[in-house]
Amino acid sequence: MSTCIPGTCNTKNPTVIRWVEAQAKLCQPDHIYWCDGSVAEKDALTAEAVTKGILVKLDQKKLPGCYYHRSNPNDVARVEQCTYICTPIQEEAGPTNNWMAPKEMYAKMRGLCEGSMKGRTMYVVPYLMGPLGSPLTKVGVELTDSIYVVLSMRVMARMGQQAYTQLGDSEDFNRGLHCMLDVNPDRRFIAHFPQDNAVISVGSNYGGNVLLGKKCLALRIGSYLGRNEGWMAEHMLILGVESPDGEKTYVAAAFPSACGKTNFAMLVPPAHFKGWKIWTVGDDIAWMKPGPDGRLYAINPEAGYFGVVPGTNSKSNPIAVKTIQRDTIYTNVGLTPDGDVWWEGKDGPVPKECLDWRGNKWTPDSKEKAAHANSRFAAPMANNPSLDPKADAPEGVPISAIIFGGRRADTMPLIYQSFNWIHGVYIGATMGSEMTAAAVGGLGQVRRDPMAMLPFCGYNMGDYFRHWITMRKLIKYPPRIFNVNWFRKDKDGNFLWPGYGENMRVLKWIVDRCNGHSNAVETQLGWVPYAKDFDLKGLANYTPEKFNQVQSINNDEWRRELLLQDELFMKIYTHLPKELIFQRELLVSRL
Ligand code: OXD
Ligand code: MN
Repeated sequence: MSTCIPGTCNTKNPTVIRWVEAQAKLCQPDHIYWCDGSVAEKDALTAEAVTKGILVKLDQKKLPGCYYHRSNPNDVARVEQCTYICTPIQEEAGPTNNWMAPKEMYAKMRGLCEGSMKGRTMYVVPYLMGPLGSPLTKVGVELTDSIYVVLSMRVMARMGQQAYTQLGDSEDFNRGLHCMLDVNPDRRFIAHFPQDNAVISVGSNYGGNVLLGKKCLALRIGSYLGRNEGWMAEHMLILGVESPDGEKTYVAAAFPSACGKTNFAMLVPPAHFKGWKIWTVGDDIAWMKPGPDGRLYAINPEAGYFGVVPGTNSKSNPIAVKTIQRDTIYTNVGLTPDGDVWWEGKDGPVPKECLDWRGNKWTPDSKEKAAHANSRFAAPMANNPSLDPKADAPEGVPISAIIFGGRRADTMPLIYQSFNWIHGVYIGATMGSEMTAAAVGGLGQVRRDPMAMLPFCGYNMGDYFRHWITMRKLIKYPPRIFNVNWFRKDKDGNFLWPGYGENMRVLKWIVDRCNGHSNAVETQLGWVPYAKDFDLKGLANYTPEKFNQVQSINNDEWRRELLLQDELFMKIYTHLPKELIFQRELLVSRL
């Protein structure tokens, strides 16, 4: 079979063609389809997916352009235990990553991929991570035998011919191969080869494992490339805060998976904040590089949102509710008899019956949930009514603040600011959070998740901290660094902070600090707001005492916290920058 039949193959790039040929020889598909990203192509592939039962067409009057997908029940989340960083030397991947030598992993993958596309089509998916023409943008080409992946990549990345335009004759593109195989957890591997800018993913069809531009290229390979090239690939949302007098301040924030990054990125300020507006640049990933003016500039490499569905409603995220009314692929939610979707926490009445995420009949009396806890929407960012006008700007946006945060029932105050960059790096490096459904594993347990990058750092975590410290020298005007916790509870288990839109109050203090409009009090942990500067007006029944409680520092809890932090530091000790050990000692002495 010829790989590049004239009229079908849409690139002249000889490296791309040779690489596709080699993979086709290995996987032996019946057909090769070169995607161009056009609307006609989307319509044809969608129709085919509906005919084959891969997608269900939803009520097009209510949800124009929206489709429904159900995954294999064994394949509903990222699989960190099957995710590998394959570097020649194990130490390069470090103790927080699974490792296999590239030669061994390539051989294993060859064995699994060989002949695996017989009777199937191999789709060649060219895409950009980042806006066309940006110096930060990277090109990827993903080969996949899943139409669901092609259609989702079209939403999540700038997919199609423009990728070949950016690439030209260059050999510099990420080589991604995805083979579904029989979607068997025993034969599931997400293998990264940072030195080759390559990824091979087999045995899964779940977004985080197979939309290779996202976690694989934009974070794991991206973090490795960023370290070598002097930029940062981070698990961060980016948003712009516009004040009533038009001042715009951009911040980036790292929270672990399923801790409300999408909600925060699309925040709607409460009525009290007249004239304030939040603009979304991105909800999951930031690529950041020092700009010519000495500030740190960020782009969102993605073009869509792959968000957790349950709990999405007009209180938690009214902007997402609007964004997912059109052109959205819903995965693993409930499906109602009239072609609508439903999930726990959706606005409006609970349906009398529907099919649950496994396709079983569901009623309000069912014990199981209708939507899987990690059910997802894939929606184009262009649908977002609050999309920042600079979301597509090749130069990115200047970042004034970096915010770290996790899901912590105790210990962590609502807000504090680091004393300086290196102290901020320490705060990010020691982040902990209760685990969520976004990854398979011990739900609810606190685990260390430095900079929310534990599952996504493509090299040794100690070297990654060193890179953060080194970056300070390249940024003349570094962003200020903050820590937040929306999830602190009292001893009866009640949340001490209302969260959602009210997080604007915290954001306003952060922005005021960056712009020199607010003072702060020094504590053992860092700078915190004066009660008088922290705006609680219009927040019904929220007393200053409650604010003091959510801000309180409990020395016993902090002693425990320091011991827990040590577990990670011991694990990566050989590569741990000494500056972080000094920061720990300073904190101990302050406490
Ligand atoms: C995600 C994740 O899907 O972090 O964004 O798991
Ligand atoms: Mn994420």
